[in-house]
Amino acid sequence: MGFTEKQEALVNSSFESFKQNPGYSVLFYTIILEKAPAAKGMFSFLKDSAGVQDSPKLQAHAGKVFGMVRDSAAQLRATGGVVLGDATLGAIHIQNGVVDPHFVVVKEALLKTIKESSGDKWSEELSTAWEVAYDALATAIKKAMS
Ligand code: HEM
Ligand code: ISQ
Repeated sequence: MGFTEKQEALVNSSFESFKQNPGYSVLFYTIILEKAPAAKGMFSFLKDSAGVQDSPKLQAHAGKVFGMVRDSAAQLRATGGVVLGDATLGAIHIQNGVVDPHFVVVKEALLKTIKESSGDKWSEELSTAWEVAYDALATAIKKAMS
């Protein structure tokens, strides 16, 4: 079965809860850096800060990742596949030293953050919808990196 309208709706509504609170962007980075401490030096906006502090830049970057997964859900439902809108994303990630295992770290952090931000609306079904949309997007970025 393809990506359903219901899955798209689940992703959309939980994306809205994520966006409500800047604290979830901080949580997202915190989980990533717990799992991959060396990733701190990869992000221009984290490199020189003591820890993960809330800032407009940090929020904008985290919001972009969640927003792209949300768009990927919409594409999956509409066309069954994900096409990268930005052809430079492969090169950007290579230049910043990103390797395949990082995608697993970011996925786990994304799913945990969605669990926190969706509260009692969380379900396995909701989590799976995010996972499928993320995996399709990650595959497209990794392909652009190769
Ligand atoms: C840059 C998206 C996975 C590390 C970027 C940019 C986008 C993006 C749109 C452009 C700059 C920005 O606005 O942030 C994504 C998406 C991902 C993904 C949608 C997964 C589906 C990863 C992974 C890592 C990573 C797994 C490694 C931990 C970076 C770094 C930059 C970057 C270090 C440069 C940030 C800077 O300007 O300092 N990514 N990314 N990304 N990404 Fe990713
Ligand atoms: C990956 N790519 C771009 C921005 C990001 C922000 C937070 C966590 C991972 C990211």
